[in-house]
Amino acid sequence: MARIVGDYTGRPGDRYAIVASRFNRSVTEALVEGAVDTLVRHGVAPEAIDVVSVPGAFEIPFAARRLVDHYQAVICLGAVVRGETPHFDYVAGQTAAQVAALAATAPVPVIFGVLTCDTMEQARDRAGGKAGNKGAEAALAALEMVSLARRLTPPPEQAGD
Ligand code: INI
Repeated sequence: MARIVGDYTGRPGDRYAIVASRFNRSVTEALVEGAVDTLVRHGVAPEAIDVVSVPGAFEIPFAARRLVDHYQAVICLGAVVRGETPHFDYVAGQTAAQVAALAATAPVPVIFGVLTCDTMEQARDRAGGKAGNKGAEAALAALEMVSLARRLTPPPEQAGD
């Protein structure tokens, strides 16, 4: 049996893209800070990280789609907060669905670090508050998946092909 798993070692030559939405900006900036800090602590060069800004979470999949051919990983960060509006369900649901669809087909890992919370307090808790920083967690997932991608070799060709 072979157990294949990635590690968290960032390679200096690898480029990482972060797509971050500005809606609920105080939260998303904290997510970006957590992600960048984690990437750099694990060996990624600061100049190898680009942060692409979009208005709201709904715009994240479009930008991410443009980036997957140019970076080793794309990290999607946003904050959708329910408040009192049914708009939440559409924005959160479509953002998650579209990022997931891209992640399943993209040539590089696409990481989902979009908070979907009922209240701003819950969002702040997850952006450097008492529940940690989901931006930092997303960066760790990106590092691991980039490493894993290098270790996943294509299956051997079948005899007779
Ligand atoms: N965008 C967010 O990122 N978070 C939200 O909480 C949010 N709410 O609640 O409406 C939100 N809406 C804007 C949306 O992402 C788009 O930017 C907008 O609909 C334009 O396409």
